[in-house]
Amino acid sequence: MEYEIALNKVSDDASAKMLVKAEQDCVETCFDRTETQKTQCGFGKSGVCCRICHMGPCRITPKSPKGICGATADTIVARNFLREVSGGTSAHSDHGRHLVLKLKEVAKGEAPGYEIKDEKTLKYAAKLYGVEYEERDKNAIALDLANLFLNEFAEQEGFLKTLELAPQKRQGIWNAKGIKPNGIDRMVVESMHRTTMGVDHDYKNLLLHSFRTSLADGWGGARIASIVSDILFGSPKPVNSTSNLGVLKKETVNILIHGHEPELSEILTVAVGDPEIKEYAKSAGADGITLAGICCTANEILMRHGVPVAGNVLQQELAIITGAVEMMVIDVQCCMPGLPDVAKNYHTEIISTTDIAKTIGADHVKMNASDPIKSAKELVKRAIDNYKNRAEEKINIPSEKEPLVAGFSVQAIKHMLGGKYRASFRPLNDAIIQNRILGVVGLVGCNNAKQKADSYTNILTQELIKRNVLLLQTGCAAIASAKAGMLKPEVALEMAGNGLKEVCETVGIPPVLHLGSCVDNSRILEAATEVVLEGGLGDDLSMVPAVGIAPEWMSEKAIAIGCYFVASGIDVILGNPFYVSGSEKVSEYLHNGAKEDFGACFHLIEDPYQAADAIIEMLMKKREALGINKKSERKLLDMKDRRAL
Ligand code: NFS
Ligand code: SF4
Repeated sequence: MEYEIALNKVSDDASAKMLVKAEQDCVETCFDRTETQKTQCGFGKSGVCCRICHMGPCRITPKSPKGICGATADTIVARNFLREVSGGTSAHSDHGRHLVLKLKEVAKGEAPGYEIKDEKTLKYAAKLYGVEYEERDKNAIALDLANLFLNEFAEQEGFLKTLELAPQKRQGIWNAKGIKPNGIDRMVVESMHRTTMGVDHDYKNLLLHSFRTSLADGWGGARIASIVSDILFGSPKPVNSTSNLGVLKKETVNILIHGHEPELSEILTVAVGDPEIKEYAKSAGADGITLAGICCTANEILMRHGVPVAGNVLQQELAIITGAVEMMVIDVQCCMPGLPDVAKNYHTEIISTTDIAKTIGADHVKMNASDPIKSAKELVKRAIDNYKNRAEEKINIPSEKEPLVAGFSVQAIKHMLGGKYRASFRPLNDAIIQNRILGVVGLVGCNNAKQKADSYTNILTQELIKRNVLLLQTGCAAIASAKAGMLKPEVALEMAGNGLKEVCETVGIPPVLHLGSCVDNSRILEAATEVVLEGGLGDDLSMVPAVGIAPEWMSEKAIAIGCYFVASGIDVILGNPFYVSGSEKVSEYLHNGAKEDFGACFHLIEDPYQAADAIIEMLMKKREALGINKKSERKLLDMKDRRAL
């Protein structure tokens, strides 16, 4: 592939170079397969293919407007949509569950290698959930909290307790619409039941359950995942690191950790720091070990340890094509089944690590529960042993890497804004009210091989900070910004509008804040809730000048996230469409009707410049409704204003 053609598919030079190399090495990637899959099924794309029972598959056309059972396009599209939301909810929530189970083991002293790293966050969580914490042993608190969290999955009759962390008014809306979720598992089982042949046929009823299920994700499984990760591994604080394929080093053993659940990546982070392991690497002739991450597990260990990020989801194969990766360790989610086929062309070993996620061609190694550090060290040693198998002529590590600052948990933002002793969102609220900051945008989600990787995200990020919008990012979108150098406070500040620049300079934050992995989108809800509670910007999430956007999404998880944002009252822009166009009614509800129920809906905008304009307009409308738009005429700040900041 020519370099110029590669640059139509990816935005950064490192990735483009690896695409060129892939062709030279005769290696197929997802970018090639996007070509071979070019003619995608129109029925699938419009959501009107039903294969829920074996009288079908049925497909809706003008000539055959109903399935064999009589299901209309509306029913079929809505059923498919609900199943997608449930898939996404399951992924985040099962990840959360694994962490809760780990917390319980830790509390009982049954999880060697793990501990409660952040007692402050443990107590804070206990307080939020009404668990007795004063003068109690941390393990006793953790055990109660873990049991309470487990019940969030199991609850049959009552509602999720985590919902109570939302602003009162929002809880009232969920109550009024009948979409307060019971236990997370129950919501997903109910989704599967309702979408099976001959059960729920009312598209609106199905869509409302989609929102209800998504709430069990954002205000349930995902939120719990973030809380428990913070308790076990520490609440993130601002940290420096680097991103892109250039973080790999020719002279070190390179190990990539790819997937999502931090239990594994945390343990590997410990293992590579072990002096004995370092010595072992030396004896193999390497100048140490480089551990780097791919996808959201990268974000987890970046946020807490500053471990460098090799790339986002569409770079997973490209990283192996450098020829310099000794081992890629995968767990769950977003790990392509095509990885072993790429690895075959090099010396890279692909190691799968969890019984719920096996990959043909990967070697399956289970962590020893009674001594995970030992297992991790064995893995690292195996990677070191593989160092000698490199084929020199196949190694080409692109030099591109960018420094970054990440680690913005809500607590960290609060501390940065208010200072150590008066941690508070007040300065942010004031900056929004005074129109130094126009509003806040949560820019999240994946890359999608149908779009030029990172392009939409990068254009939009620049357009928004120019116009004084503060950005909160997570997931692959945050990695895109990192690679583009947008997470460097100084570079971004050169581009930011005057008001935003002033706030960022005063507080010492970059205008693009990296909040973590995809489950950490719950942190964006948490931040928005803090803004509401701080006062002055309305009493509900729907009133805050805030918008969510998933410019390059592809995963069911992103659909669940979008739904819980909308159900929480935050408008969501999609950079590419849902598969719902086959039903006018479903499309209408998601892209318009939901507004009446939740104060927010979805907006499909496939062009980043148009999205920027639309976002500004949406933020302006919210500002107008709050009566804070008048001040927008004020142009320059005098010294008094500056001091007030
Ligand atoms: Ni979230 Fe997308 Fe995957 Fe993370 Fe990246 S692809 S839905 S951003 S790594 S989960
Ligand atoms: Fe066809 Fe109805 Fe069966 Fe779906 S549930 S495959 S529409 S008969």
